[in-house]
Amino acid sequence: MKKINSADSATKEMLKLAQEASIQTIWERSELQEPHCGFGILGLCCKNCNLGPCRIDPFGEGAQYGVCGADKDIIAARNLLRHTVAGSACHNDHGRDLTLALLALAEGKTEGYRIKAEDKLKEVAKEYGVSVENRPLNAITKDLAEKILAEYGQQSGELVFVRRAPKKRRELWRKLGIMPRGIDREITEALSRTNIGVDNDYKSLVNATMKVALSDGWGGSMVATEVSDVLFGLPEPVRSQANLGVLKEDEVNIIVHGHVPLLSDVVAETAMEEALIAKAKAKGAKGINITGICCTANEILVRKGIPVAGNFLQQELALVTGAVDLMLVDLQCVMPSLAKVASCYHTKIVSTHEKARFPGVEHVEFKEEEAVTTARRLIEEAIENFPKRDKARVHIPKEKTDIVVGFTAEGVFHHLGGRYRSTYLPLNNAIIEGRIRGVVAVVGCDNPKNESGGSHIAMVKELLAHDVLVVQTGCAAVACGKAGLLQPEAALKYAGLGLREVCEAVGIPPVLHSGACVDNSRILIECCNILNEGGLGEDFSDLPVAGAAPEWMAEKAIAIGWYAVASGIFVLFGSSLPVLGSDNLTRYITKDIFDIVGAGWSFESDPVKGAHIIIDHVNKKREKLKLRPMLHPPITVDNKEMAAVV
Ligand code: SF4
Ligand code: MSK
Repeated sequence: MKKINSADSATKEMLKLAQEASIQTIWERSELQEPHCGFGILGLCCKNCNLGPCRIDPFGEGAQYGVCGADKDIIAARNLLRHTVAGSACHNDHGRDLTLALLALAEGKTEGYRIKAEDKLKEVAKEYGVSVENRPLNAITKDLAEKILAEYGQQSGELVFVRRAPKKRRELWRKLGIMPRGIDREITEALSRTNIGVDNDYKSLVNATMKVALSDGWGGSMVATEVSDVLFGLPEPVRSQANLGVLKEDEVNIIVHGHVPLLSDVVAETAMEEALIAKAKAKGAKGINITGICCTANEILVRKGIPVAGNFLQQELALVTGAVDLMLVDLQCVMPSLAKVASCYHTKIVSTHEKARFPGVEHVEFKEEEAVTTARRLIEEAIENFPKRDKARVHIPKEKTDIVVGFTAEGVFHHLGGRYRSTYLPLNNAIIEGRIRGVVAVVGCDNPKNESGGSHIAMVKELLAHDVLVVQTGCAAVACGKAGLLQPEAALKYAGLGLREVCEAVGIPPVLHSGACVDNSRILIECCNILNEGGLGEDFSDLPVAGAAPEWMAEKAIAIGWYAVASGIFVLFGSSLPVLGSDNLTRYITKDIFDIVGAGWSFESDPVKGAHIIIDHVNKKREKLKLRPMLHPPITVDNKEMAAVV
């Protein structure tokens, strides 16, 4: 039986239950794949044409070239670019879906949507050159949506949001030829480079990798974040809870899972309709409980405080509670195994996005023009399903941890910026004076190869002890939320004295949950705002900041890592990118590239060692900026106590 490798006690409990019921989960499947293919790990397998598939012998004895003559550098770099393209395409398409919904809203073709952040709509519209003075909201919305959509097909020029980046960085992107021109153009061009016999220079392929990733970070992801804010409102700090214990034995449980808030937001609002609650009561339930998994959960968590049932690895285990009446899935990170797990229970799964189908799963396409009607129908299906629960098999773990979430780049102005004036000055000053050492984003997925969740928690605690303010998104944020790190009280327990002073003064947690994976774009904006405030250099590569994904798994994580690196932000992954088969490529992206874009990659599987690599990096940036020494020495992380908390 597979060893249960998780830092979360609810996960352990449910995994044991699944194993007793002979339900296969991601942990068993991961073990059955071991040892994972060495060629794949090293990036040395190519199947880009029918002369192959080809693979390069990493020990230098067998084949050193593919049939076409491609060597290990070309093969590994092409694979890396393909991963980045796929990850960027996901985020970019997510942004497109939201913008199409924005356009449909402007044209009066939606049901249930409205502009919830008028100020933000106008700000973004102005950036896109849309006139906002004395014009009806609909006209502004339509013009903005059309301009954004045009950027997807733009053939030349520069993306609008790129103007938010520092001048020095933009000049570098132009000089290197990696300035993104049009969102779809970069995806297509990057993919075409990876065909047999096109781009055969690993350095040029790395440039293309950065360019397509920039079209994600400063393009599709930023579009997704900004349009989501316009449609669903700007997140504000809100209290909620995280972990499987948020499921309720006496209510109709509906889980939304995936990434696109077009569905989850409407379901969350519609579920509050009195008529639906009355129907649920008529079926013996006390109410309707909406919770979520993965990033669509994060979207409604940071905006509405809707509790999050779990992160990526917990999606199957949520069904094993036997208490889920309906799981609505859209796309990205949705395991194809869900239908099989659900078949062991009364749980109904419905796929809702035209791009994501699952054999054996009912598909109800979610269209903006009938969003509320569809949401109502689906909620009614869940209500009908409630009495079919086998009460004897219902097992909901008790774990649910209080969290405070919803910290945006705009929010930092208010929460860290003081009561009377919106400014980043107090944050900058805290860094300059040595209260806060730096700001580090710890983001990304959870992975059964790790002690899932444990790497995030260990890394974040080590960073906090060294006065590093941590910003989070995605499943990493949920992992830390479950461990109690997203509470203001966590500063008293885990933060170094300087960081603790700042958190106590403004009442924030030392770990700021900023939203879903696309909301890593918020972290780019935070860096822009820090630079604009002054005193900490003139480019991202000057800042005492870094990014980390200790348990990454998705190609989207690779894209995020690359747009951070191309923007000048150092990135550490908990396991290597599939490049180690090429010494040249590995050296290039972990060493040489620092001289080119001012940042690069590091790989370290031990999260505490990883934290120290990051802290060393942050210290070097502080020295270069000639900032004051830290006011307080770091505190010691108590690992025993840490184990008790998780
Ligand atoms: Fe082999 Fe070259 Fe074809 Fe790749 S592109 S499968 S290395 S022949
Ligand atoms: S959901 S991409 S497992 S963070 Fe965004 Fe979580 Fe990673 Fe999916």
